[in-house]
Amino acid sequence: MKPLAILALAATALTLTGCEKNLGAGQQLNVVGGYIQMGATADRPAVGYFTVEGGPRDVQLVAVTSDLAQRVEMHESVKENGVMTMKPLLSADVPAKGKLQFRQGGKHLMIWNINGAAVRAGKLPMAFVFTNNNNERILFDLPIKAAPGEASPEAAKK
Ligand SMILES: [Cu+2]
Repeated sequence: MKPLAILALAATALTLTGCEKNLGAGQQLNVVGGYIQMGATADRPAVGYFTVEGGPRDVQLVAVTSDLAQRVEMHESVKENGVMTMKPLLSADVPAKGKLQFRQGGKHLMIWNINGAAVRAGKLPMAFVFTNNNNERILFDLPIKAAPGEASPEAAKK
């Protein structure tokens, strides 16, 4: 009886290890990093950047929200007639096993009126909303960086 039970346990342990290996191989949709740069003055919006790692299927990021900011918008910087401008972004593709990057000079978040307590804490809790699983929400705290000198984040992009 006893040797059999031990064998069964060993088999279970092996199976579990196999599962964990798969999960660790970057198959999970996840927000993996990023930061928020405060605006140069209080009336300027902050700008947010982050990276999403794709899961087993193609999905779309359709919104980023925060209870501790008045407004969060997804934007994309584009060049029109030689001039950099930005447009609201309704969704962004996250390719399966690929990456979606919001970064300087491209897609970015604009965040208005971040709660003072969040600024003092140095991070803003955010929810990233995707099209899979009935709008899966992934919660992630973006660290907050102080304003860069007197140059505004938008001007610094040019
Ligand atoms: Cu913008």
